Amino acid sequence: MGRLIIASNRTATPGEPKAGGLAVALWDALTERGGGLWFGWSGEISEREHRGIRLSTEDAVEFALADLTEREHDGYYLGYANRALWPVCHYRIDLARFDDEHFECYTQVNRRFGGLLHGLLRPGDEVWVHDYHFLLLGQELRNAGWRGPIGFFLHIPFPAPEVFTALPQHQRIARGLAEFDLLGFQTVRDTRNFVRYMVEHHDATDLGDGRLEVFDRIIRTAAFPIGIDAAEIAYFATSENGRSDASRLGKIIESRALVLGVDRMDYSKGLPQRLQAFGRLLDDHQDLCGHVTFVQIAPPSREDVGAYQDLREELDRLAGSINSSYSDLDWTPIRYLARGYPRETLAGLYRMARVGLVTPLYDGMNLVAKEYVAAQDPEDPGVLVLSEFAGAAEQLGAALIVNPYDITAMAEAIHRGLTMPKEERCARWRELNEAVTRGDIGRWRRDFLAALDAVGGGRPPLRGIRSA
Ligand code: GDG
Repeated sequence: MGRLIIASNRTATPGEPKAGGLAVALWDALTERGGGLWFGWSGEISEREHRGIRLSTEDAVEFALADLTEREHDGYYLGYANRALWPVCHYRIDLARFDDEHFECYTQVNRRFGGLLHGLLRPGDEVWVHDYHFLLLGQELRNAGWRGPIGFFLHIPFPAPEVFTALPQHQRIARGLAEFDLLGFQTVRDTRNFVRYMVEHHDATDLGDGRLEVFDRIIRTAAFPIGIDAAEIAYFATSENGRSDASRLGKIIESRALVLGVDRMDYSKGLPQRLQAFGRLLDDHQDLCGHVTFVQIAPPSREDVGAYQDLREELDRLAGSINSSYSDLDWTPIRYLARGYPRETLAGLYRMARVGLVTPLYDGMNLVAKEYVAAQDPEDPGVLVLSEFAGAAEQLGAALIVNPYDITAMAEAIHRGLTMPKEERCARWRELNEAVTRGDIGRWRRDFLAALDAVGGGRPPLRGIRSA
């Protein structure tokens, strides 16, 4: 078996402990094969010039990292990836900014990175590309002459064709995507959206079993729902650090019930609606005043994108307004913390929370939903309130499923969670935990790589590859 080559915009940091489910899963995928290569952006922005590629090795895994120039960071990363692709894929065309120069820069970076990566490939290698930053990387590898297998996994949603086609460059992106041999999505819904898009807009023939004939190639599509390292989260939740940090919060909220949200500060996560729902809960159930505290942890992300600054201001305003209406001398209803915490702390807080609120307006998967489940005490678990628009809802139907735009329904779901009898909480949790453990991160990695091996194992694209 050849080497596994992973290409992702951000990689784990060479020489540092691998933190977070995804970094660990990809690291394990590389080490399980006895080595491989992890290729991506170094996270560094060089002033003007490209500084070439930096190679390092850790436990038989090679890292190959390239810097972006300031112009590339603006056009490719902040511009096209985060101001066009991210909003469109999350059904927020209203927030998208379509700029031809950003797209040009995006294609240039994919071309430059494709060329760099191609120079590192050897016959027999298998390439696994990740996410919306590198939609054109497969095509650039083909253009550079690579004929071996390339898989792609999209971590964010693939929207309905009616939305995806709002991207002025969707035709060129489709042509690029067709150069991957295997396209993996988070959910069945995303996979169907992609297939329908290719059939309706590019005359693809649906051959069944996830195979599509399009642009004179046969490509494979499937859902590979990403999971978490459930055992690790369960361990963190009861670890020394997890418990001691949770008890710091416990001292402040005392015996009050904890409702918890943990999200990157992003407009896809439905944070304003969630705060409003908590406000509505207090409006409608005044007996809860003084007895429940909502903690929202929201580490800021992508602060150099305007829509994120607006969001932060809106959240400050909403939390301030609800708190000023309801706070008392010894009680603040909302503790909104715009900063990050160690994973152990999060796990300890998950376990303490009577209700886990995971209500994105749209989300590829949402790992927080799964982490919340894995951290619970089986004897006395909390209740997960989950958006129907999180990819995780396809697997976690035993949660209280809500429409995140329906503020009243969300408030009622929180109330139901807070008052749910233990027997029902336990029954729901068992079902959820079974799904989270069965579909953990190891399963995701193994399933994807088995499908990619099948592509590489003598079943290459049936027709010759045509360049764009
Ligand atoms: C993308 C897709 C898909 C959060 N706050 C802190 C912290 N986190 C961790 C959580 C969780 C992760 O970040 C967030 O993962 P999500 O899945 O919820 O969301 P995205 O970041 O948007 O991820 C998403 C995912 O890719 C994987 O494919 O599920 O749909 O959008 O693990 O725990 N971690 C630490 N401190 C924090 O304060 N250490």
